[in-house]
Amino acid sequence: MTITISAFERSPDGGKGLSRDTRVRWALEEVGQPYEVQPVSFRAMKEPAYLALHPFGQIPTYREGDLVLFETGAIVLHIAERHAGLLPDDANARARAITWMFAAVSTVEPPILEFANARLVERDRPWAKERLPVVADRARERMKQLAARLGSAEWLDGGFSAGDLMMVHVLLRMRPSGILNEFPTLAAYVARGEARPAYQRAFAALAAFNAGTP
Ligand code: GTB
Repeated sequence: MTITISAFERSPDGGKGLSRDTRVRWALEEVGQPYEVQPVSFRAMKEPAYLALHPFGQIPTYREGDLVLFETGAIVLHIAERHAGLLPDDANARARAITWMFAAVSTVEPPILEFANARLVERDRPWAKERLPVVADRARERMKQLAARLGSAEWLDGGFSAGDLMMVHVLLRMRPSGILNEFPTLAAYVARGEARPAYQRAFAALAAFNAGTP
């Protein structure tokens, strides 16, 4: 069955891999599943036809036959559960990998998003200058905790898993500000993720898509 994901018609980051369809593309490349991309404009995302697929009018969505999913955590988990390569076979190791997926989206991503919004979306607000260092430090605190757990390990829990895929992509958002590089072990962890052939394929597809030559 054909898999179709939705993505920004033109990504606001110009194809740097920060938009959330990147993690779904990466997961599909890791498990070797081909996919198609439905480009959506900001206007179309808020229209009834698209809201029927995604109640919050966001990208990405994932369609496969009758199945329609939204939320990248759920989409990547669905892919990982149906295809080998992103979750370990051992039941406990699998549960831990899924725990890291949740940690990525519900514990690490929120302060990172708060910071990214303060830095980009809210930068002209009168309180922006005062707020930015506060939210930067909140993101740093989470990153410090994560770096302490990762230590000198290659991945978060044994071999590469969907937990690492989600975490690496969440952390990428801290690179443009320079804060990712304040944590050399996390920067190296992200670089290991990006060096994976599946990530490289996803990134190349994303770049071609944004250049209008998918
Ligand atoms: N929790 C959801 C998920 O994980 O699927 C969040 C989905 C989401 O926020 N999608 C964003 C969106 O559709 C796109 S990725 N936003 C439009 C809207 O909410 O109306 C967010 C994003 C935007 C821009 C950059 N950038 O320029 O660097 C990076 C990421």
